[in-house]
Amino acid sequence: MPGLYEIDSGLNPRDEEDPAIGHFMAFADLNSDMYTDIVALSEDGSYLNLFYYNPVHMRFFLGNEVHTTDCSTITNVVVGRSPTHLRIFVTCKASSGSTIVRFFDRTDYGYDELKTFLTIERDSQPFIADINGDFLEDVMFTEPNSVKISVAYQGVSNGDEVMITRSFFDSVPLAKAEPDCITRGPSQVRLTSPHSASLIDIDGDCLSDLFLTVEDVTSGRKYYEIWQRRETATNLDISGAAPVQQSAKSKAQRKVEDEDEETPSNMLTGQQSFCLISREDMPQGTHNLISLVDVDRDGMVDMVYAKQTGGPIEIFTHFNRLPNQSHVQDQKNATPGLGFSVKHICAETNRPVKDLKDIFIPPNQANGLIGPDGVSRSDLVLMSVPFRGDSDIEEISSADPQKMPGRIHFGDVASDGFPDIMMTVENRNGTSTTHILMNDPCNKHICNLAAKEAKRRVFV
Ligand SMILES: [Ca+2]
Ligand SMILES: [Ca+2]
Ligand SMILES: [Ca+2]
Ligand SMILES: [Ca+2]
Repeated sequence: MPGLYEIDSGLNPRDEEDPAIGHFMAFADLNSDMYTDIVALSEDGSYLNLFYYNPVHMRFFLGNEVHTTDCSTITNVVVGRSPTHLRIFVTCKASSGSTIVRFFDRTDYGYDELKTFLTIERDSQPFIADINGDFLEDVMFTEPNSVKISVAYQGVSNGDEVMITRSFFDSVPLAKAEPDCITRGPSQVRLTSPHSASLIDIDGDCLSDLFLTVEDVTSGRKYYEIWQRRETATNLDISGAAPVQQSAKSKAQRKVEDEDEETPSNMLTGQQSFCLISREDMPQGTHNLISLVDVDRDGMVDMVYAKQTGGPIEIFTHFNRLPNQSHVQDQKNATPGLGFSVKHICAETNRPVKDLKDIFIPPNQANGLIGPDGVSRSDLVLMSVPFRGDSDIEEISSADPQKMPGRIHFGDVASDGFPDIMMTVENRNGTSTTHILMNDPCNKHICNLAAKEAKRRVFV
């Protein structure tokens, strides 16, 4: 039977005999043995426990503790890469009250803290992802009291690992040559807090695009933006960047490694050219939390958010309107059926922007459900009201940022291939409960004929 089952992993965060396990923060292969390991946060929130999976015993074992110089409360952990090491990116509140991002690189003995760190807007969250397409995670963030979005890029300059912080808008060549790229708008923006950010292929060309939620500093208006990645190799000169200060141990190790290195390059190269194709007002009552997931399994990611503006909590799904299949069939040598090569699954790159501008029906047009061409779009935006009549439920979000209910989590609970929703809501009595909403075919109570014929899905 499909479903969720409890298994004994050797770890129990509620085990009173071993309370040191703490809260799970990240899953990743931390020691390059191809088995997924676990990063857990200590009970007091100040350090990390790394649990490594042992395939012989089929259990997780505590391998290392990662202690920080000055973190009092760790709020986020991301596992990624530096040019030479596995790297853990730790966001925390420092003893000084600032919010900082620290870096830990893997050595033979565990993970060593780098001296370099980033100070970001207080209580904000960074977006850690490979922005410029060179397979090294970068840090997108808002600097304290800043009116722009910054990116700290990783690179190698004169043989030294460097991290260089630039304005996002200055460091990505924007595809301004195309008239349909949006080049105007608020000049002073920052990431919203909390924010939604994704590197995900939205238009089906197999190149990851950038989804951001931003706030206009002047007006306070919030938007979501879709930046479409262009297949253009670009360079960013990093000659002036200061080397990353490694810990003493890893610096010695790095010198040995450097002797084998080829001629160092002072340019960051990658596919970092973007075209801004959508900037839409953030729907009210969503706390800037938007998820991108392929709800109907047509190969194109859709946009999902929970919304509450006084009444019951509603789940909105905006279906991606670009029919990927027709692009596949338009391509030469593409054969419909199961024999697609990966190349044929991907739509053609760098298509004219005008075909893609309205990837999602903007929320402010969703009520009318009539597209600019006069054709009804009622199958492209669907709303479920899963908690209608449940008077216990108060809120989808919480004032306590550590609890953060309201964030929608996706997983295929029913094993039918369609992503289901797990979300935690706050009850009127102050407790919170977790609900699973199933991804079901359209039913006559919610969907009209067009939506049913288009095989749309709802969450119930
Ligand atoms: Ca492992
Ligand atoms: Ca990068
Ligand atoms: Ca894309
Ligand atoms: Ca879809």
